Amino acid sequence: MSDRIEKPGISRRGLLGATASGAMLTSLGLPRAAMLAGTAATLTAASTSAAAAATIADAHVAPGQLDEYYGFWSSGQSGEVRILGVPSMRELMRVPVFNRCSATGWGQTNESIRIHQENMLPQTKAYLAANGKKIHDNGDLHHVHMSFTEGRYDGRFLFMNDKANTRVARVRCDIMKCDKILEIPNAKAIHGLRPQKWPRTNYVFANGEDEVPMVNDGKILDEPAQYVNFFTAINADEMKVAWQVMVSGNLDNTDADYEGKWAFSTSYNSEKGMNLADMTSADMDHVVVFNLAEIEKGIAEGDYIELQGVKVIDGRKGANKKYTRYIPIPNNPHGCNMAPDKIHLCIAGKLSPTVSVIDVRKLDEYFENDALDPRFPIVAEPELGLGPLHTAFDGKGNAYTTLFLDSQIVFWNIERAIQLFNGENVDPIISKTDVHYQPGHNSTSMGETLDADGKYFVSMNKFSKDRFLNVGPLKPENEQLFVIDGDELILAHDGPTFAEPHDSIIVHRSAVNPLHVYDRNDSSWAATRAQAEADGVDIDDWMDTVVRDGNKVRIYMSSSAPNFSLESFTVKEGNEVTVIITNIDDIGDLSHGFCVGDHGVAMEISAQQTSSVTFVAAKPGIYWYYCQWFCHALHMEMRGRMFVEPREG
Ligand code: K7E
Ligand code: CUA
Ligand code: CA
Repeated sequence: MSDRIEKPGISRRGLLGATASGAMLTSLGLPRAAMLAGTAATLTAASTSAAAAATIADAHVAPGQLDEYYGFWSSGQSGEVRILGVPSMRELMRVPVFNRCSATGWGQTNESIRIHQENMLPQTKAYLAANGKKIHDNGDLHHVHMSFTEGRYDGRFLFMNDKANTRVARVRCDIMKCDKILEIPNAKAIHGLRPQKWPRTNYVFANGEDEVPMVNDGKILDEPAQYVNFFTAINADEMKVAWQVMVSGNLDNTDADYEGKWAFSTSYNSEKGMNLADMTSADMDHVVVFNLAEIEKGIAEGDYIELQGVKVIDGRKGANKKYTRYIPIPNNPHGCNMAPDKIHLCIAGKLSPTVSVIDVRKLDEYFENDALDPRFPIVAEPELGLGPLHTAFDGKGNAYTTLFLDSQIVFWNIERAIQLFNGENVDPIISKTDVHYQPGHNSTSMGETLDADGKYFVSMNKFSKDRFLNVGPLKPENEQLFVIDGDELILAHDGPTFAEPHDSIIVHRSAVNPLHVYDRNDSSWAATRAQAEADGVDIDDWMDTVVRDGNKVRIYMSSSAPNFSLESFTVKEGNEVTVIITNIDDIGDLSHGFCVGDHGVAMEISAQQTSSVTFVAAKPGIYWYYCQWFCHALHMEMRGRMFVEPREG
């Protein structure tokens, strides 16, 4: 088949009656204008009734008031995590993870480079060195989720994926900084990511989206029949790969149950197609069910192969069926969301207008009895609208599914969907709400936990189109906050967002308790501390020491508003200079920075933090360094000179 997407001149409204996946597929390739044309009609657009106005007023957070929830946002191709207040939708902080950050020095400080390199594969290190680099400075961060204890957020960690460079990272919630980055061997393009919910987050599950040969060393290239995909379980405490399972077809999104028995991953490419036509040729793809106890037993009993130091179980179709099962799902399914009723898993059909509901209580029997219908665990499959992508929950038995093509949220009842599936004459759909435009993920307050409270709903929309002032060809995306009010979603806020409001979780503030200043014993600078000890310098005390070690020079400084302990230091052209600074100020919100003019060197040093940065002083002359975080009325004066003496001769 052709490798081009056909773009016929049909209108989007013309597709509304269609259910054939081919017709829906072509609509994915429609020109933007055609998609826009259909979005004006509203079913339950933001109402301006007095009741709605009161609901919106309730969600207002006045200046100086604090939000009830933290929102943790992934930023897609920006590679960072963002922290918002909900319901105000104020952006509170950006946490650099896979990106380079000019403000904090993330990706440049020695502390952050160590985190990047600690669990980097050797072939990646070699690749980066060949390109004159130490780290990847881009990432594609789709999914951010918090650690759980017994199905509830425990406020310890956030975990996130990097689809671009096949990584999983962790953010410590006490300081809201990344402390681990793990490159996953064997797999390619880590996409779906979820922490284990029960009994606690011992594992983080992460699946690779792209297919490659089992050993990807260039010996096998264009032989798709030899390609495989890997599902990875990461030890969440150590941030090391625990085991992997090789599967048939690719993997997209993942989730885990509330009993610690199962993990699930959707696949849109059961066909193992290498182009769009082939990837969408089958009527059914599948969701893979992973039997955690059997996999752990298989590992313990040695039923694995070892690939790049990882124990890999064969869970492909036709291999031992005790590890995995493949439940057929129409059609290029995408979202994978476990309901807080502990029973129902919702798989969004994407090219099929349906959401397939799996009852996880049927899985034991399903694994034991080979004679059962392959779709035995499916207990409902309501037709909801075009382009269902992800589902969120209110903890009251209801579900909210994004409809990408319809630009709507469909609010539906799981029990009624089951009744319909069983032949009863009921409509599971409660309401539909227009969003602006083309929603991908959605989230509800505490919705992926046993504390789902059904108060707020966020729709993360891929397009803003005409919703904001025009800022040129590249438009912001749009995230919309709704108050869940009975049968309705009441629009309370539109927020334009730069690349990109991909996914989010909404966490009650009682679950999160960050520090105001660093603890001096924080592990972030343990390696820097060890170097200082070797140099006989106490980084907890006032430092104004210059250590010369061959071609290396280490400058130990303290900062205290509005002073650096060293007004100047001298190095020689060609010296490798490391500047180590402890901010001895100990009150909250007193961050200093260190920036060397014309050297591309800058970093954050918050209260009681130690940070360090290394560069080669390759330009003779006087260069001023200065504090780059506003800290004092005399912040401008917080500066000093670096003298770089020319090389002799
Ligand atoms: Cu979470 Cu976009 Cu990566 Cu759906 S995926 S939209
Ligand atoms: Cu210190 Cu600004
Ligand atoms: Ca497919």
